[in-house]
Amino acid sequence: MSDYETILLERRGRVGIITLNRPKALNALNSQLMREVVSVVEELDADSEIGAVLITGSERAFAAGADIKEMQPKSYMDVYLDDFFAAWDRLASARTPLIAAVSGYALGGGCELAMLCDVLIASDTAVFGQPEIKLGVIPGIGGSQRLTRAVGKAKAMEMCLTGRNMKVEEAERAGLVSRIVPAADLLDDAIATATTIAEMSLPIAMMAKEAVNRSFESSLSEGVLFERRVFHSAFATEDQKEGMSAFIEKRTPSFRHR
Ligand code: CO8
Repeated sequence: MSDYETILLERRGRVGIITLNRPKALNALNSQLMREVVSVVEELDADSEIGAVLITGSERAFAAGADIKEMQPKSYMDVYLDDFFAAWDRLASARTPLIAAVSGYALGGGCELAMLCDVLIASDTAVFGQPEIKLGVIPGIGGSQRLTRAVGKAKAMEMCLTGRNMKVEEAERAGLVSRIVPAADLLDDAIATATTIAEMSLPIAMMAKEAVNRSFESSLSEGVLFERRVFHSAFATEDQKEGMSAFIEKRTPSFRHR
């Protein structure tokens, strides 16, 4: 287990599992939790023995947002000079696939943290929302941008302006969630998904992630060109030879992550 105070860290084979662990505050994201999650993700991202990172919370709450008690007394100068919560952006630079396993509340920064991940698996109890407007602020960890890209303007605008929550069925229909699973199966299912990803060739998984993410940053023709060049570069890997040879020889590939 781990030396951290606000999270638990477990390595299971090639999967790193980060469990947000501030149960009394419904995993509210305070500065310490942010530092710990970001530092662990960066450590796992740099470790070639890790092929996927899973971030989860408790059954009741993935995370109920940024820590309101910590934020309430802050002044403009405090948040501006600290570039308050900018460190969360570093998760977007991780090259290893990140999987969020969400049960219960994923509100405000909790919804934003889930959206920073690449695959979002949710239990049938999950609830998503950007309720910041009710507190006199707006989303601050990318919610207004990533929610809009995920579910479209109409729904994102309504959620950011009214602060209403979205139940998991609506979130899946809208494209925010990869898949819904029964709450009791969430962790096992998410670990199985993370393990499947982690057993693929790591450099190829990184390329696939980079190519999908490029679609958010470029025109279609630029994105397609980027994809084709990355596809070409896959032929420079040993794992391309192994993957295709294994298919032809009717056996399971044994990727060397090179
Ligand atoms: N921050 C701090 N403490 C929290 C938070 C939070 N976000 N959410 C819950 N808690 C605490 C409660 O204060 C309570 O503590 P205590 O027992 O000491 O009173 C404990 O967790 C349990 O919560 P409740 O008693 O409220 O539990 P309920 O089951 O009645 O309600 C809810 C659960 C609906 C999730 C409710 O707790 C709630 O509405 N929480 C706040 C949700 C919210 O507004 N989140 C958005 C926060 S703002 C944000 O995320 C902005 C991010 C961007 C900032 C970036 C700046 C640059």
